[in-house]
Amino acid sequence: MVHISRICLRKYGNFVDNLRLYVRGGGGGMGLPRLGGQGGNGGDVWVVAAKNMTLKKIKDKYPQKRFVGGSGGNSSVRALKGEKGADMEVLAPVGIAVTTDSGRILGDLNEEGDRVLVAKGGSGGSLHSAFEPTKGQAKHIRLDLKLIADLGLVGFPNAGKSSLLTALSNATPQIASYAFTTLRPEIGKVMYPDYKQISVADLPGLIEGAYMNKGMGHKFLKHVERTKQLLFVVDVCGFQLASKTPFRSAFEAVQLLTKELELYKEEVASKPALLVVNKMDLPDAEDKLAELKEQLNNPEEFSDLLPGDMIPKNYLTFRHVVPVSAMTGLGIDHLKSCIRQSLDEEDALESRDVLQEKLQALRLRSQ
Ligand SMILES: Nc1nc2c(ncn2[C@@H]2O[C@H](COP(=O)(O)OP(=O)(O)OP(=O)(O)O)[C@@H](O)[C@H]2O)c(=O)[nH]1
Ligand SMILES: [Mg+2]
Repeated sequence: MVHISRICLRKYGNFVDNLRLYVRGGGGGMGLPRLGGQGGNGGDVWVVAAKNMTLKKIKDKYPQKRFVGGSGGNSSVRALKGEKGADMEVLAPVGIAVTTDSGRILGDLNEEGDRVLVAKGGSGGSLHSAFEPTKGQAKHIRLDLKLIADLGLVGFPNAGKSSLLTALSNATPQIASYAFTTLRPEIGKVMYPDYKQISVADLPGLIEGAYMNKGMGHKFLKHVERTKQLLFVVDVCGFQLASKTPFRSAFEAVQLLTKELELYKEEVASKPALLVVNKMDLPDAEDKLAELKEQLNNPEEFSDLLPGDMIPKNYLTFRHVVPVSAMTGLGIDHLKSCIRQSLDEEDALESRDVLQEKLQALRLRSQ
């Protein structure tokens, strides 16, 4: 049976790792000269770290990306002291640096509940200001997800992620034939002849059910969230975690990993991704690779091998599928250039978007 309803082509760039917002504090309220009454101060704008937020959620919920504090109340005969305007809180994810447009750091959100004041409300009119209120501060700010690396290695245990990092970079992570050798991220720098450097994070292996927090899943998946792109790594010959758990072919591993990411946060599964098919030095590897490629070209048909609840909503379309042997070094140079190409492409798209946003702002201003 073919699962026609499933979308095979994946749109890239759904993942948002930075966002530019316009923030303005509320204006102060008018003073009342006749009775010496003081207007209320305008509301401030804060960025506050909250659980389960993503930058994409902010973008979707507030397409205008404008946040303005409430105006201070005017002083009146009945209420000589005007009321303070309401503060505006922009809920943002943990792990964010808040900066001005020019890059000056306003603050960091490292834990839930952390807050950064980004625009102060104006002062209410009072004796000092001849009872005239002032406007609130207005500026553009940027929310930047603090990335641990450009690329994150995603795979089941023993796929050879740490071996791959060793082959690609200057890092020397621990490598062993048992599962969960890697327990925390280790970053390696991939060097290019033109001195460009790309950082790659070796991450702990995921297991089925990671999205439900199996095997410290959430802790591990959190790291995946903080990389720009994903480098899936599978063993060309497949994988079995333990004698009691089912054997998974390379194709099944790809779909199961995609599903885990999707169930954790759909946005994470929509990052640009490359697939590394490792251990090409093993016997029969070429045949297995050919089979995998055929399956990836026609995932609906071959997903019948998987239980229904393990089929991802969207099949990933990998930018590159690269066979390598982390052990012998086969294919590593080609992989390096694929990685470079993929990141360069994304940078070009991003600069185009920023340029368009700036042009749009100029047009609006000149109207
Ligand atoms: N034949 C062969 N074995 C490999 C290759 N790459 C890795 N291995 C072996 O596979 C085993 C696991 O390698 P690791 O690099 O530790 O795997 P990992 O994905 O980092 O594993 P975890 O940290 O446990 O998630 C080790 O015994 C490696 O020697 C390869 O290209 N060919
Ligand atoms: Mg490892």
